[in-house]
Amino acid sequence: RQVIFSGIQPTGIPHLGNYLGALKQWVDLQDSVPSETKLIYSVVDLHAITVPQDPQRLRQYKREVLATLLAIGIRPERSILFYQSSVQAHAELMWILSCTASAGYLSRMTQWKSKLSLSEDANAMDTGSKAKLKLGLFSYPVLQAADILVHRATHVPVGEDQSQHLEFARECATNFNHTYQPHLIAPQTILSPAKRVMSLQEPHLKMSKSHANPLSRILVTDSPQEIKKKVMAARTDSINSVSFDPVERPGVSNLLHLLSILDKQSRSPEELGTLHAGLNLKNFKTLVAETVAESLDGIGARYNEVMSRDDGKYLDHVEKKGAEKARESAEETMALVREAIGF
Ligand code: AQP
Repeated sequence: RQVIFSGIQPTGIPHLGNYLGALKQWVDLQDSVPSETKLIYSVVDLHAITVPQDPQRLRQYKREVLATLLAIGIRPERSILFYQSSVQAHAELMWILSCTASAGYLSRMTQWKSKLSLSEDANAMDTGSKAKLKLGLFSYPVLQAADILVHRATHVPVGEDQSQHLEFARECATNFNHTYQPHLIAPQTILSPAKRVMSLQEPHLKMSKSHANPLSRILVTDSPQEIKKKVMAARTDSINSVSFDPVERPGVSNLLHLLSILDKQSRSPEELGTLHAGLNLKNFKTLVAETVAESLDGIGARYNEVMSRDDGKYLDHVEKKGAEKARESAEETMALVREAIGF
């Protein structure tokens, strides 16, 4: 039986990168896979605390992300939706996997290396800054592996930035299976064609929820006016025409990429660059803003409706039901795991 698992951190309202890179696939899978395929989607709050979080704000973000998932079209009667911290087996399996996982492999993870600034200069950080790095930031790929393996997921739809962590999750399954019994399943990655949506303000960075500048990202709940404001303010260059040239014109090229991802005729950024060569940047940005707004049409209104339904209790109800089902799913695996270890 196929099981699909994926997660999103409650670190703010999801943006166009989250949506096109991962969440839209979550929605589409509901109708494209057979009805017996189990779909499990989690708001991964345990991951969010790898960096400091204000408790009130974290609680709010969890609700906002859950409401967004419902607003984009995740149906709780088809997909299991829950907060990661509601299912304690995730943390339990993380510890168990930690005892067979390779610390060397973890230290080679690109995200960790970039946190350590090792890619630029091995000595760039003084000991004071190193001491501020927390263990959870180093070991969270083990938690991510546990999230997936505890539900014995066969497939995991994620953005490209997560591919390396998925490889590590497969390694965790193999390590456990060799040490104990072959109870865990090595999952396959499903990559979205959108792969990586870039920041509107710094075209070399990926669009991110936690970036300080709100103009760098389009939220899936943004109104057409907000989308227009952000796209018009997107960093481009002083050449007032359109061409696809990622090296010399990263800003314009990113907008062409975005247009290509959303293009109903699946034309490449190069093709669209040629097609729109005659437009000035203002008209080109207007076209991009309208295309993005169309792709997110109705999400903001549904979000507001879901947030306020039953005085906000609807969200609690969805989560409670989802957590019950997720606990059941995780317990099936944990019974086998505990038995194999000797607990
Ligand atoms: N820019 C992106 N382009 C394509 N896919 C993306 N994803 C994230 N950013 C992009 C995919 O979205 C899913 C959920 O991501 P996450 O919330 O678990 O964490 P993240 O990857 O760290 O995303 P953010 O937005 O950058 O959050 P913060 O700011 O909290 O770190 C994942 O499948 C991811 O691949």
